[in-house]
Amino acid sequence: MDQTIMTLSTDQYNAVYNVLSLGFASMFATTIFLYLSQGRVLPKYRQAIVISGTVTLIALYHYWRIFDSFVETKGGVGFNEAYRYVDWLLTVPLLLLETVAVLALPASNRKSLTSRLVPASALMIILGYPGEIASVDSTKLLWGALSTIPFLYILYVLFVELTRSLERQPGEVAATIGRLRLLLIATWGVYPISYLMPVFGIDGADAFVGRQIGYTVADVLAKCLFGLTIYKVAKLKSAADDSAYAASENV
Ligand code: RET
Repeated sequence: MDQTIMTLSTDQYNAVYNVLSLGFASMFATTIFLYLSQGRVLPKYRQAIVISGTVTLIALYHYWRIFDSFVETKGGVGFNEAYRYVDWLLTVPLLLLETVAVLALPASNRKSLTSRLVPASALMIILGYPGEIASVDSTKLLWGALSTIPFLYILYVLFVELTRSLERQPGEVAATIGRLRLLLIATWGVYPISYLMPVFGIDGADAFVGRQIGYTVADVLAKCLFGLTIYKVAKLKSAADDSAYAASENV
């Protein structure tokens, strides 16, 4: 696809404009909510909530920059797609850290998980970028395939280790963590699909619009809804740990 000849129709321009605006508003509201709510769970779960709020704060900044870049360039020459990748490079490792933090696992278990998940997630994003900006399908597929290796590794680690830790969690907590995992798999799967749009034969302005909508909706679910679900897990776990907390928070 040649960016220089891509022009969006008014409807396409409005669709991207509005979805980026939705992204900004969601990140803004979720950041405030999570930071204000972190004190409402037991101390050992607060780190997870603060990390969740930091993820949406980082994304709030990047949505503001992406929005400006889009308004200036109308998605054409000079539109900066790198903001998304810089955002993901920071937020994806943090999303994995918040997931591990909320489980409150024994330290050795936690360190072993994070020391594998954090580098793998950074590698996944770094390997995806050359393919994102490539205009040739074969180059896109090559980097996409390389990026898929750490992606599958992350899913494997999460699946195997989370399943093991679910066995030690009280009933309702286990069910919510199960939903958390489902949300992660369903939303993370949207990114490679949006990335591959040109390969599926969707080109030019259509691919651009589809990708912006896909990435933004996935970001709102993977960061905001996911962060709020982490908060719910933290409340349920706090209530399971401490009956005075359960009574005072009405959990
Ligand atoms: C890329 C390149 C193509 C192959 C794969 C990809 C995966 C991207 C993912 C991104 C997740 C981002 C999140 C952001 C929210 O904060 C890089 C598109 C597998 C899984 C969760």
